[in-house]
Amino acid sequence: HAAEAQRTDLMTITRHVLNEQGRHPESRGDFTILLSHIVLGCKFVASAVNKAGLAKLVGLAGETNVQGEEQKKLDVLSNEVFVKALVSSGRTCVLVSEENEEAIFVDPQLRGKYCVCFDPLDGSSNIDCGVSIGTIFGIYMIKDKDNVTLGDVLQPGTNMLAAGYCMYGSSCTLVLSTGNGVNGFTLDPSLGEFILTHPNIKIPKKGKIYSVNEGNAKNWDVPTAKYVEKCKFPQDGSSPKSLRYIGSMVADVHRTLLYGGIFLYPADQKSPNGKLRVLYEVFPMSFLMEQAGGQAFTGKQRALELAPTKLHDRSPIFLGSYDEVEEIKALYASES
Ligand code: AHM
Ligand code: MG
Repeated sequence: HAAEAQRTDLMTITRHVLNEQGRHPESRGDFTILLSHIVLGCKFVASAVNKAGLAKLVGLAGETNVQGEEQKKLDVLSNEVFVKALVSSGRTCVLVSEENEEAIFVDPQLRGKYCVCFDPLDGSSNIDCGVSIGTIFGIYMIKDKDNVTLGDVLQPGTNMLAAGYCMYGSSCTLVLSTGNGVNGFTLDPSLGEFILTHPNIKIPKKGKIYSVNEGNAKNWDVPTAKYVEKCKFPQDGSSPKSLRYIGSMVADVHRTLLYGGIFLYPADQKSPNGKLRVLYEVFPMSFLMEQAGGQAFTGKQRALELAPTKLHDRSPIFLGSYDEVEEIKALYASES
């Protein structure tokens, strides 16, 4: 009875990652342990987000984060939980968080070989109204954990080992790639386990949806403006695209990954490097897009080939379906 077997044979995220590790006899389970600590952080935040309205966790914490934005209580809490979970895993040596200006170097006796760059709770403007928010993370291996420097975390995205995000939406979904395709897991609240629900995600080659903050249009560069104009007034007889923009990168990228299309956070005259941060927003999402068969482009180059020079560097980003990103690339090429 195949149907019955499917219901009773649960592929948890831990089991899935252990299976994947089975292909690498040299691995000693360190990655599985690291991931289980990330998963714990995600479960904590999922539960805190669900209770936010009741527990009065929303609202200002009276602190300002490194980008000078107001920090909400849930951001502070989520950051603390992730930092503590990652340090206590004993598998990390350096952490980069959106909420901490400086990198966090783990005490030598608790050090492991991984570097984790993360945004503990992205989409802060959506917290107070209950719209989807998420956690984003990227994982690197450090060459020498006993002599770790800032240079070790300023690596191009092509060196990333694994990346993922967790979306706190109508359900809680964790999307992960360890460099061998992309898989999606949904939290079963009754079990407290993430179960494989979206195996081997591939983004459609073309898409009918574009996702951008059009309120910035007056400051856009020419290629971005031309692309969006084409979405709305196609000249080739095709139908116009639909616009969807939540303003939470995790939710906008998740929809793009599943339905196809393109997500844009371009440069503009006011923000020549766009808004999104390279290490913990642009890189992990670009890694996932490429692993799912899509592309990620900065307007100048393949996004993963960027070489960040500072922890909180920003970059313009265009990511999504292969063909849509090709169009953007062509528009930038014809501009130069
Ligand atoms: P945040 O770190 O303050 O939450 O900002 C990041 C968010 C992304 O989730 C989203 O893609 C973008 O900001 C939306 O920005 P805008 O409001 O300028 O459209
Ligand atoms: Mg953020």
